[in-house]
Amino acid sequence: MTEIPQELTRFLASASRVVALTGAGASQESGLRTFRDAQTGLWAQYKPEDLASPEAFTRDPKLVWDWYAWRREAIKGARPNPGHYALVEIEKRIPNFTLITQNVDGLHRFAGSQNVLELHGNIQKVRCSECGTFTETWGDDSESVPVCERCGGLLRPDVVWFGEPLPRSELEAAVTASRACQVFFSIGTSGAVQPAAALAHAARNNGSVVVEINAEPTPLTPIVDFALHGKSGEILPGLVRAVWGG
Ligand code: BV8
Ligand code: ZN
Repeated sequence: MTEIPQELTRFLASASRVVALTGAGASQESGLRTFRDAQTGLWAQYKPEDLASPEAFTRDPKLVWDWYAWRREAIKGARPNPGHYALVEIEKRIPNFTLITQNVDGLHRFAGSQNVLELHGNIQKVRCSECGTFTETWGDDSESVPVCERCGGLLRPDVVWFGEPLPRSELEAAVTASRACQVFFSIGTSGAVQPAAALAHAARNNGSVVVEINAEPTPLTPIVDFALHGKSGEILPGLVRAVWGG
């Protein structure tokens, strides 16, 4: 079991402004593959970056639509893990807590987190690639990509693809919170994707204590104040117990 340093425990007990940034590793113990894990089965031949882009969708909309349909199915069976619930507990204990996630699986809100910034969108939401209209239902014709009822445009997942801008209000709120926090957690992320990966540096440059909770070292490890390497579903509950008991 990963030891929580006394110094970190003491600091958290009196902190009022805390930020947590999560990546795919935070959902790994919920049974969802991370981006670094090799894709499986039909999708083993593709790299996520080659599917999660407007170019891929233009080139082969059906392939991209089917990849997201496959991932939505995988998420349907997923449940939050103890790491998600520990973050709900931390939100209750810290006056000003902001949860920023790169994940599109919706598991933080499912677990009960309130103040969540979904930087890369949500795979459960579907919108028209032409007029932007959101829809809750779509035809399940397995031969073609469903189209918008309003304009006939192809439907697409409401996620941010590589090369697409992040939602402005979520990104601005994430930068503001990262610059103002006393403690910044980087949880279950390889820190490979921008601009999310820059948030930890923004926090550090403003004097925040930076804590990495990750299964393995990352490019961020050399500059964090505390590197807790292990499973977030084990470390986060341990941290809640160490700081707030229970
Ligand atoms: C933008 C949604 C500008 C979709 C995602 C060069 C060429 C082209 C582009 C770029 C370039 N250099 C930089 C860029 C920009 C690009 C980028 O960063 N590319 C990377 C690949 C270099 N970024 C963008 O394109 C962004 N947009 O810059 O727009 C712009 C501005 C104005 C106008 C137009 C354009 C958009 C980026 C968002 C892409 N969308 N997701 C989908 O999900 O399908 S990114 C996706 O990948 C995830 O959301 C996440 O962000 C990323 C995966 O990273 P992680 O979450 O960290 O997951 P990973 O598998 O990498 O790591 C998991 C970690 O967990 C591991 O370290 C592992 O050890 C650990 N772990 C595993 N199990 C556990 C664990 N830890 C703890 N406990 C466990 N149990
Ligand atoms: Zn439309």
